[in-house]
Order: sequence, then C-alpha cells, then structure tokens
Amino acid sequence: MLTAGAVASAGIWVAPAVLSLESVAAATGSCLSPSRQVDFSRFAGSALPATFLSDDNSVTINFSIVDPWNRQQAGYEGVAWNTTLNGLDNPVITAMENARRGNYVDLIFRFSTPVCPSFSLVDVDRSTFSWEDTVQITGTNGAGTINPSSIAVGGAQVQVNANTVRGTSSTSSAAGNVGIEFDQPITELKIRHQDNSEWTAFQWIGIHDFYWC
Ligand SMILES: [Ca+2]
Ligand SMILES: [Ca+2]
Ligand SMILES: [Ca+2]
Repeated sequence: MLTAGAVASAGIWVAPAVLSLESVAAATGSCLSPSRQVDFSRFAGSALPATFLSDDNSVTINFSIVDPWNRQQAGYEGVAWNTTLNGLDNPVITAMENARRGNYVDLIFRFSTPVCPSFSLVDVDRSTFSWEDTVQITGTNGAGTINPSSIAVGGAQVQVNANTVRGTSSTSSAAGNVGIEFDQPITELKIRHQDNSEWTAFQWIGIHDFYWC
C-alpha cells in the first residue's frame, strides 16, 4: 500500500496531498488570506438594516445598537458613510455627543454561522480638551468573552489591554485606523465606543468591511 509522500517499496513516489487554503484554515484555525465577506459599500448612505446577509448570502447578520446614556448622535447610528473616511471606503459610522467617561455605545453584530472576522476600525483618535475615542472589541461564541487575536494600532492610538485601544492624537488619515483579527470563531461581535476623557464634544469612529475565511 502506498503512503502519500513516502517512497513505496516499488520505488514509486506518490505526491503528498496539496492542502487547499480552506483545509489549511480548518487545520490551523486561521487563514492566510481571508476574502471580503461583507462590503459595507452596499449600504452607502444608509443606516445598516437590522438584518442583512453576507455578500455571498451564506451568513445572516443581525445588527443592533445599545445606547444606555442616549449619547448616540442622530444621523450617525450605524450609517454606512457615503464616502471615504481616513482612506477607507464607506465605513459604518457611530458618533456620540457629550459623552462622559464611562458612557458607551455598543454596536453589536450577531452571525448565524460562527466566523473569524477581521476588519479595520476607522478614525480612532483624540483631540485635546474635546474628545478621546476609546474602543473595546470583544467577541463571544456563547461561552465567555473572546478577545481579538491581533490588534494592529495605527499612529494615532495605543492599545491599552487585550481588547481595547485609545486615541492619542487627532488625524483624518490612515493613522486613525486599527486592524482587528479574530482567530477563534465567534457568533457575536461587540464594538464598544467610549469617551475616555471628561471632555464632551462630538466624536466618531467607523467599522470597515468584514473579512473571514
Ligand atoms: Ca467597502
Ligand atoms: Ca479624526
Ligand atoms: Ca474619531
């Protein structure tokens, strides 16, 4: 009997099976080159609907906002921006007005199938004596909190713990963008936007397109 990758006794070499990208992903729990699954440009100029499908119709996504302090600014409630922001097209925007330290707004995405999402946060930044974006990113699969496996800050923020970034300077460029990856499947993603300061002006962040294997 021939064994893949081994030289059989008859001298016949059998090539090893070539792993597809999908089988590599299944084996390792991650993927080398995730493809875009939700292009928020589909909704440009509109608020995200409460329920929508991934671009290939395979995953149903429920979207909701929790705003315990009524800080969400009208007109920015999960709106897919109608143009480019900080170099990224049509991010989903949330904005707060007059938020105080401890206040937050949650944007919550629930997935009908567990996914390992990656995406960019947009315009996480700070303006002295005005506002200070702080964003906590967590997932769950129903059994506890799952933090991102990777957080790649830009030049305008610092990572403060395993799931949180805080703006340190004002920008409207790519320095405001933060790359987020999960290498464990999650059924719920929560983006918690806070103002870490006691300054009380208008502030916003965005969420760019979702990628997963
Ligand atoms: Ca897009
Ligand atoms: Ca900015
Ligand atoms: Ca901002």
